[in-house]
Amino acid sequence: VKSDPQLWERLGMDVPRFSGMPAMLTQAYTNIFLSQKNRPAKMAYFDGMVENIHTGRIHELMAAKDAGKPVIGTFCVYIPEEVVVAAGGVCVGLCGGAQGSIADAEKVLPRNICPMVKSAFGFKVGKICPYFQAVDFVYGETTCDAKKKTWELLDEYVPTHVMEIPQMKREKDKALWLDEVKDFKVAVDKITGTETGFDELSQAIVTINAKRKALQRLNKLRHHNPSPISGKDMLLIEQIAFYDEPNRFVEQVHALCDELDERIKQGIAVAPASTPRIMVSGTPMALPNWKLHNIIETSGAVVVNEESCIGTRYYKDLIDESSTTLEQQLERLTERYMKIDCSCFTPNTERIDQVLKEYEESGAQGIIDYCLQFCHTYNIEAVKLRKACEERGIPFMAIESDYSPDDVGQLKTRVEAFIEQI
Ligand code: BJ8
Repeated sequence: VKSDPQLWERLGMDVPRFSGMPAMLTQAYTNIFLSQKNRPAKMAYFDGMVENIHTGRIHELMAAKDAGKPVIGTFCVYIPEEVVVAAGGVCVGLCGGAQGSIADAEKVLPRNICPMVKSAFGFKVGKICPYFQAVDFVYGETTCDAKKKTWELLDEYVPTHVMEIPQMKREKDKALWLDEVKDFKVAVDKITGTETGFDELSQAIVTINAKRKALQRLNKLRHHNPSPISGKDMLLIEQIAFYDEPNRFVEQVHALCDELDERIKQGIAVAPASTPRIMVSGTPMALPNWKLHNIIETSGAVVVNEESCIGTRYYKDLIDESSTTLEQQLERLTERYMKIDCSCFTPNTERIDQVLKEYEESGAQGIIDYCLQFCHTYNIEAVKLRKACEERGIPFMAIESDYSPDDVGQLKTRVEAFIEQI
């Protein structure tokens, strides 16, 4: 992972402290990813994205900023990135998945909240994330209590707008949400000083639909048994989807898909067909959270699906491209976003159906439901999910964890026992 202290200086980062980060990431990446056997050759591009995560991609963000384009940070797949892309800007997912920034956050925030919220907040407070430093503003949302209350504090460090996400999906909720989407567009357009219109939004919708379609294609291919790609590599690509340039990303995902097509034809796989196949569901795994996938795949199984926001929830739905007016585009965009089945909604039965559907499609043999510590909505929804799985004889295990390495041994024991039983 490359370094660029000059660039980091320009971003107002804590350079002495951050300087150790690339080496740490290199080591983790080498152990977890580069040590895998028989990886597809086209993973080289995604390895490069990690190598340049704190340098090359940041230069691109700065170039966009210098050209007066908006660079917006988000924390949730409910924030419509099409609006940012329409304005010629860059939308980056900022969710934190690292243990290293938690201590910074705990100087301000209470300890007993979700590690993802703490990690992200800590990155900003500690000035140890170039993405956080580069954004014009952050767009938060009112999905869960931990996030919505943290935005009030985050606003003291970086301008933070908040989108009100309703918690139900009735007609009146949709109307509220559409209004919020319009407000978001106004905030983004303010940076460029011009109002994006129908044509720009059309193009942006096509671009982001293409990204989602490419990921759908990839996910379908990885469902093949034996798996042509590891779950860890798939998760990595799903994470990179949140910060890469969309057109380039699409091209590279398709190139990888072509290779996987070929591998499937030739019977080349990352593990034999008899390898136990696990589907993961639940809370998102933000970069560089590879903990559970690494545990599962070093315990003799392969992960074949992520029902997660860094996973299928991000790409399962597309926006209808046939709108003829800007108003209609915004409505259809809102409709697409309302299909996301996050546990912060009530009721949320469509998510249970979706999990079961993905279980069938992926050819998984068991589900491990992953819940970040203190995430009440996913934790409680796991009760229903377990019941639905039990009724259908689907092996199911719920795991609650954070980013610390302390519970790895214990989790590994549980995961191994689960794999043995399927
Ligand atoms: S649409 S899953 S990205 S809110 S931060 S809710 S883990 S306690 S991330 Fe999410 Fe949007 Fe929903 Fe997806 Fe729980 Fe943690 Fe809250 Fe979290």
